[in-house]
Amino acid sequence: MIMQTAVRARRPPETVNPFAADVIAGLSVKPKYLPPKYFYDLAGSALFERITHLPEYYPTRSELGLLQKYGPAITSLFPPGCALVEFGAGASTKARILLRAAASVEAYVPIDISGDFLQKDAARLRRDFPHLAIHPVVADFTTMLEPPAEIAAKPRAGFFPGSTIGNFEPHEAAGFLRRAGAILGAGAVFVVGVDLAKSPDILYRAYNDEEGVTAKFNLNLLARINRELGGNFNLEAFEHHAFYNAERSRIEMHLASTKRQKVRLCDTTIEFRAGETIHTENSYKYSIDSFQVLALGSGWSPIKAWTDGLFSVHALRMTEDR
Ligand code: AVJ
Repeated sequence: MIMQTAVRARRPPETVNPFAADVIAGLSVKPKYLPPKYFYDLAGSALFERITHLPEYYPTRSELGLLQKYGPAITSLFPPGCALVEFGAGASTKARILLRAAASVEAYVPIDISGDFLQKDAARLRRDFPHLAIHPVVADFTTMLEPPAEIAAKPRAGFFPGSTIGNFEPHEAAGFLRRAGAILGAGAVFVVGVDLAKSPDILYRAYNDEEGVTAKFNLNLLARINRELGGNFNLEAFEHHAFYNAERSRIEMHLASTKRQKVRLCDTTIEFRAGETIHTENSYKYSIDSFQVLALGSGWSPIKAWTDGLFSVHALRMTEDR
């Protein structure tokens, strides 16, 4: 007798595109949302790079200034002979400042989901820092559980710049800090860049620049869906909305439908009411204190925070032994 199961087993497994799955899931609920990690395709990364140079967007300039000025003080806290682990490394511009200031770092471990980028940058780092062991890791740092084997024997310092932590809900940020603590281990120092809560005016302008680059960056998410998932979003019929939500201490970015309309993607029809929005990003802002409280609740002892009044760089130490 021929078994039904044999027939079923021969059918090729369905390949699931995580981008497609997340887009369908986010656009099928109310309120509609899309995960901000999808901003960073090639076009989106180039637009973000332009954002970092805008006169209104102070965070990158502020953080670079703090790392330059306090690099020696920050890296003097690192355990001797340590490996520096960066979560979501990109082009490692900021890590280079720490690596130049640090005498005692023996290895650099950039973790990023984009493998191409990571390999190209690793070659440049090996040339620029010949005494340093470079161990790039292609991984999603939000789900990673263990340090790479190459640095298992070394004490560790962690680096999470850019206020990327602001993209998480506070409870998710706490969960991430806790997992990072498990990866970095007892005695580790964690350097985290965090944007500060401040005048709503300054925050508003940082996400509503005159040149409209942030609007393009936000709308690129729809362009990406059109490119990669065969969507038919009309980019003219959606508007960039960014505002400061003071109660929740966060910038919210949305894409608002200018009219009632239907959009097709991946054999699915998505309906929009006039004015309905897709929530594309939260960027939480902290005070020095509120971030230190969050860190403490996640097993990290705050050692010091450096600030220029706009942005903050925190040094935390893992004292828990587990
Ligand atoms: C890289 C997440 C920190 O929230 O400021 C910039 C991203 N979005 N302009 C931020 C972003 C719009 C940025 N982070």
